[in-house]
Amino acid sequence: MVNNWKGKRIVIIGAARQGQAAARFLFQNGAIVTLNDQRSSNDLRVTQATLKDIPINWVLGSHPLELLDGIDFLCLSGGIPLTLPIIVEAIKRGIPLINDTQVFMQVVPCRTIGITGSAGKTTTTSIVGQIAHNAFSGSQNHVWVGGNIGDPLLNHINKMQPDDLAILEISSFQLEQMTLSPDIAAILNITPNHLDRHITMQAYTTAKSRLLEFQDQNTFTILGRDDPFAWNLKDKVHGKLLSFGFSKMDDKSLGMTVSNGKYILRNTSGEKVLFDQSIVHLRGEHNQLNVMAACLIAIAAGLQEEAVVTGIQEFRGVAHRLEYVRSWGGVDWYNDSIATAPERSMAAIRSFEQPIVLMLGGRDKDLPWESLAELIQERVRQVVLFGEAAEIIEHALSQIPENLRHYSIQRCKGLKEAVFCVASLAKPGDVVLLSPGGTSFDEFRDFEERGERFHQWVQELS
Ligand code: UMA
Repeated sequence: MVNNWKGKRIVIIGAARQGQAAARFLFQNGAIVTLNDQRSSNDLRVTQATLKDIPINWVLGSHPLELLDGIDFLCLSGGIPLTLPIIVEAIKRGIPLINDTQVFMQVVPCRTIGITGSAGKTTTTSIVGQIAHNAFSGSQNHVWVGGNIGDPLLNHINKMQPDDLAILEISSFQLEQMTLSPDIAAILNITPNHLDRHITMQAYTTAKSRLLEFQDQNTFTILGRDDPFAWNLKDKVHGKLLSFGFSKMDDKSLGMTVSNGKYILRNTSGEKVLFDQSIVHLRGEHNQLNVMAACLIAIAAGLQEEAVVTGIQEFRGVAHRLEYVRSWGGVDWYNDSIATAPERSMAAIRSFEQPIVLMLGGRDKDLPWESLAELIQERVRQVVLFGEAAEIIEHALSQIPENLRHYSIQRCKGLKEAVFCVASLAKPGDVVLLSPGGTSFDEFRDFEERGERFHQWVQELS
């Protein structure tokens, strides 16, 4: 592991958030940096202006293999597929792969919390952030929340102090290159996701497990007990294990559960009720799991129980995650644009008791739609499909013959058309749920842009 970047030749692929953060930090620490992106100079005018104060080399428009000649490291952004010829060649030549989070972990001066999972990591990270802000209020020290959630923490490293706390959401894409683990590692769940990139569940699980692989006995590991892939990792834990879930804990285990609407903590002093469901504003069982995980992470970090309870009470949710948009025509509209896998749409559907008009679509990630199709049969009144994946989803839904379906299907071209279509179909008392199950890249820059446009079009309904 290299901590001294002086004179090191580093090519960074991807000139967006992670790439820019890495470029600035590595340049400031003496590296000779080349920033490479498939986009053209014209497309990257704003980025180049943002980085104009640091003299780095720009190679734009393609990923030429000659870039690898004589370099010490290849630094990857999360969105760069490992199948790119330049990466395949780098691996062949034995050039070490790094990323912004690995670099951050090498130099971070304070304690770190890393949170990963197929679903719920942003919500859990945000809840822990809220709790930590409460716990740190009035103190000289800071809480830093970032990573895959949007803001690479490498951007703030120069301001961090030893008694601060860094809370990072970490993706499987980042974990693939990492050889360091945080002081507190949480793997919430591992369900089929990003299989277009990782190909097998085994490879995906191996990437996730790197979060705890490099921990020692002085660390904490938090695992989702009800999730078979996450829970299977319990034998690989080096630190102190805490678990959360609805299933019973065995007698010797420490962790949390929810029973009869009470959040129950078992620690070394015994078992007690921390708080009641009535103080939690988030919907759905999956959010009960996120809340349990966040409490355990906060407690493992030594944050006071009072701050934990207040943090949970104050937390109102994250934009684009089962976010309430408005009530229009007696119908409640929800934006769950973050749901880019069928599994996540299933969690969203289970959060409602009312009849559901479900908006599904976007771009398919090679994930199975069959289980979602079964749940739709039980819980959904109307499906509106949009985007590139519409045909694939319609095919999966057609496993139930039309005359036996409890729902009907409409197909639209894009999301805007789908909003207007839904507006004409929804009946008072329904819930409209945009929980697409596919990624946004067929129509939008990312799920946030998709959620924002949805928000706007729904607000414009009159
Ligand atoms: N690019 C190439 N060649 C390619 C593909 C892309 O040059 O073959 C370039 C693009 O032109 C673009 C850049 O790479 O300029 C995009 O890189 P990126 O997608 O990594 O963009 P960032 O803004 O750096 O976003 C990343 C994370 N993205 C991914 O992991 C895909 C963001 O997570 C994260 O918030 C951000 O860093 C800050 O840490 C997003 C995400 O979807 C939200 N994450 C996945 C998830 O949560 O499921 C893992």
